[in-house]
Amino acid sequence: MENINIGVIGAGFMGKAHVVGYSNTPKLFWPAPAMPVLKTVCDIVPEIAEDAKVRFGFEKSATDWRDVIADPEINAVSICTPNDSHAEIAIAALKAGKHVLCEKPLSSSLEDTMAMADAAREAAAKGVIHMTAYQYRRIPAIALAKRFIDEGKLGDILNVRCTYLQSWSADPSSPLSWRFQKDIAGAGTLGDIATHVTDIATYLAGDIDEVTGLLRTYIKERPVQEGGVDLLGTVKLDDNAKKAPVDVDDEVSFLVKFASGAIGSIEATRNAWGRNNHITIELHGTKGTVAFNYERLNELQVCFADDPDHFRGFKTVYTGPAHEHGDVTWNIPGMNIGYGELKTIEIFDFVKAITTGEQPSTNFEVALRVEQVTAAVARSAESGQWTKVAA
Ligand code: SOE
Repeated sequence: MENINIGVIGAGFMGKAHVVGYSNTPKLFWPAPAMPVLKTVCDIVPEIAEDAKVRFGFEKSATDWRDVIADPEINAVSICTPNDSHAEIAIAALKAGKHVLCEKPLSSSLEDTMAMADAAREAAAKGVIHMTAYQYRRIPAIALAKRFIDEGKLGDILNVRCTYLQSWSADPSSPLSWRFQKDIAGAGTLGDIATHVTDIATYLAGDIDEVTGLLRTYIKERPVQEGGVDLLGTVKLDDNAKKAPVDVDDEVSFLVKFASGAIGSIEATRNAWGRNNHITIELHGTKGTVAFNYERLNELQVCFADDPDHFRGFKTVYTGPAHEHGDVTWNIPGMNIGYGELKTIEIFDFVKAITTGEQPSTNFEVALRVEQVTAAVARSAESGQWTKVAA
């Protein structure tokens, strides 16, 4: 079996998630398409890099991503750094012939994302794989919804309602990490989490043509976090901490028109007390409905119009070995998968793409389309108008 030597760039929360995926791919999917080998982990903070090497079992650590890309032994990289650095790293990696799995959003500006898609197109012609980390469309229950749609069981799609609600930044004393700074993140919830459900909406219902949206920033300044990895609201800083302005959105709401004629709505917030990683997708068709909630990610609710009147209603399908990527779902439906298995499905898809040479479903072209939608939402929030998604 072929070895694929991996470099993980950025050793924070997301770096850890990718490592879980690489380590578990051969454990959960066997025979694995190839064996991922944890070669080098890179972080600009030397102690974090060294710590990650030991903890995750990498052969080497580095503090400059250029050393990872220049290493002829490295075949593929995961980019898990803040958004503003993705473009430079990804473009250099693609030019060097390394397969790239990049966290979302692809970058902090549409211009950079377009440059990344150009570089990906050129590299793909030489057999290089490019992928964006939109893991949630790979949830077996979402894949099952897609199957019902493709089989025509839901009829014509009328409406897609999506929400991504979190609470980790609802407390004003949660620190100002890079996620609240426009020059690094590019956007707030719009780039960070609305992109995930936009990806799912387009995966299920096709291209979005036009949007109208609103953005809101509720907490205008936050205490500054000095150094360290992003702790996503798990720490609170006291009133004496230095404060700095927030210049991205805390919440976004938008209406969409799909090319198919379907309509829909997408909402995302990081300020919804009581909502943690609350992703909901509800899709109504002429012949039925599917409904999903990430906090019960092993379940899909389905209702079919052609059930008799006295019998019609939602039923719950527990996903398991009978469903897409059933290999990771243990032997009995209801034993359940979680975030770690989901990241493993994503990494499995990346490793499989590298071995087959077929671009994954969440390649850079698909991510560019998602970011064209979110850029149109930002323009619409400024103008107050319905706005076409640029082709
Ligand atoms: C923070 O909102 C975050 O870590 C996002 O950046 C991820 O994409 C999401 O999956 C979980 O929450």
